[in-house]
Amino acid sequence: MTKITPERLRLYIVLETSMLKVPLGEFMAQITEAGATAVQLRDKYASGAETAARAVTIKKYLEGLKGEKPLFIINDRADVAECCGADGVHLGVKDLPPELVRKAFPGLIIGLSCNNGADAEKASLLGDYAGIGPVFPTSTKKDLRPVIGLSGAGRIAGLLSVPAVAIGGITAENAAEVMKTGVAGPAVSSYVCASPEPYEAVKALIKASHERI
Ligand code: TZP
Ligand code: MG
Repeated sequence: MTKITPERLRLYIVLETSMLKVPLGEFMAQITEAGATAVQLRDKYASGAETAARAVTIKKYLEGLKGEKPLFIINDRADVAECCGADGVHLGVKDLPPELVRKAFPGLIIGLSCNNGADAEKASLLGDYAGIGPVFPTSTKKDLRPVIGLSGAGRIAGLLSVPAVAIGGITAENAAEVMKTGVAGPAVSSYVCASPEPYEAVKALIKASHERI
């Protein structure tokens, strides 16, 4: 198990490359300069080859950064994460079982999706961090599990013994409310990826979720 501190989950970007309005390299530069602390590559419909090519590009970019680098996570594909030198993999309930991934790839951080209490129990035992959601409705994910709202997210966060992000429909407008559930930070896709100004979107999210006004 790898201990993930809540600081590393302050702002977790779920990178959907099909949404980007700026080239991938520029997107990475904008979000890291603005303060994103974790990036998950989630290219749901891409081939292994395409995902690996993007993962290598992202890894190279992150290697060039000074100081503590953002966590780099691959969605679903532990093999791609291992081959491309990512820090970890994010697994949902329909993905590879975390205990098998841990055995095969002991160096990978494992994030687990949580939609209910049973998921939270499993994530506490087998995961390094958790993704709680969907908190709000979203069209970014197709096979969406039941929307749990802020109260559901708070209940699940209270059951977890690993740090967590909340995900699903999060924007700068609702991020402050989301933080009251006890998560370490928001996990956000469309609000940042589909923005023509990802730097500004990240800054707005950090302000809303971590700066007391
Ligand atoms: N898992 C639960 S909701 C979601 C994922 C991957 C999509 C989040 O995307 P957005 O655009 O931030 O709502
Ligand atoms: Mg998955």
